[in-house]
Amino acid sequence: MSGNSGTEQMSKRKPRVFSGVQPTGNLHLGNYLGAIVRFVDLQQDHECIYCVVDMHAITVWQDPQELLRSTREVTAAFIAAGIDPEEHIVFNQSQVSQHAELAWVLNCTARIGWLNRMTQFKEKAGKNRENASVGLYDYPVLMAADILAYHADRVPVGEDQKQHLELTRDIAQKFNNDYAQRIAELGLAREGEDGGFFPLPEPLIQGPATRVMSLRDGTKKMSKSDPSEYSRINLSDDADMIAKKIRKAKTDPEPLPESVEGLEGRAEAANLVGIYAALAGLTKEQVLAEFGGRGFAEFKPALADLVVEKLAPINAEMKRLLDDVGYIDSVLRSGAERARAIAEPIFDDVKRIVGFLA
Ligand code: AQP
Repeated sequence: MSGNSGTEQMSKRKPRVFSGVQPTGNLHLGNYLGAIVRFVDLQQDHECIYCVVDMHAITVWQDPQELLRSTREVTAAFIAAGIDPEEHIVFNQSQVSQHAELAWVLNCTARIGWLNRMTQFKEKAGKNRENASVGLYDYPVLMAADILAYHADRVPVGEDQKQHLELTRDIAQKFNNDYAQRIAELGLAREGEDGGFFPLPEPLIQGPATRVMSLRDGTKKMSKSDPSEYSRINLSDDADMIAKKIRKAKTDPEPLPESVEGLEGRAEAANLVGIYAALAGLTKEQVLAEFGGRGFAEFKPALADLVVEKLAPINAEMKRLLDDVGYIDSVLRSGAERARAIAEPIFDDVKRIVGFLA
């Protein structure tokens, strides 16, 4: 009998953080400011598990060679940005089978009506819904499994993942309720968690910029799948490309306002000021105190310099790391072993709770 592993660990350990990034193409400034910067900060006072979610990636078609390349690239970006893979855990999802196994159990807890409300599926499937993969529809349940497989307490994500986090909490709550009696009989209830087996993870949507918008359209989020390269700044872009993309970024003819209220109704201006503030570690007010009244002809070069200054060292370190694929793969292998050591006893408990003969 594995005993109440979750409860025992919880009383001793730091709060546990889990989050993931899909290896689906070029990482961009939105992924960096909305997620990765926050991942780095949280290392101070959390036990962190950061996952390259390759199983999520194949919910839409991925070229296999490209997927491998991207998996290593995201890993390199994590490390280059300052994540310590020895102190914390960095691994790719498909190496730890408990993600898929727990997802199946949670598929039987989640309700179709809940998934039908997921706006990301509607956006990604678009009009061609009948032709979307079942995996894309089920994506949020796999995400719930990712988080709950580790009894994670906190999940740092960008604003776009808020609804999926709420669903994770609903699934955890329903599982706890459905099996309440069994959880109590087996002595697997978490202390102070009103008798539940799964903790209800807390979303941390509070990076320096939780929603970075497209450079071509300030009402759409910056995204890997946007067909326009000029809509995003990739972590792999060199200085010339960054300057070019910022020069071409959509703006309006007005100078920057003196106060934040003046950004209302000016989505593109608000986005560029937000990016500057996030990278400089300033508030938007502070940025406007410096640039208010000045035109984009002055602001854009200053922004380009700042983006280059912040991204160039990460870019260079990513290149250096990617020259040593053996090292990247060893980080992922060791991370997977340590991740498995946490997820396995938790999933063994899940099996006992639902009544699987182990
Ligand atoms: N524009 C954004 N602003 C702030 N945060 C963002 N994130 C993504 N885009 C922005 C956050 O980055 C983390 C990893 O995202 P992901 O790659 O796993 O998934 P995603 O949200 O689907 O990323 P993309 O770029 O938008 O990919 P596509 O185009 O495939 O949909 C998450 O925490 C996310 O919130």
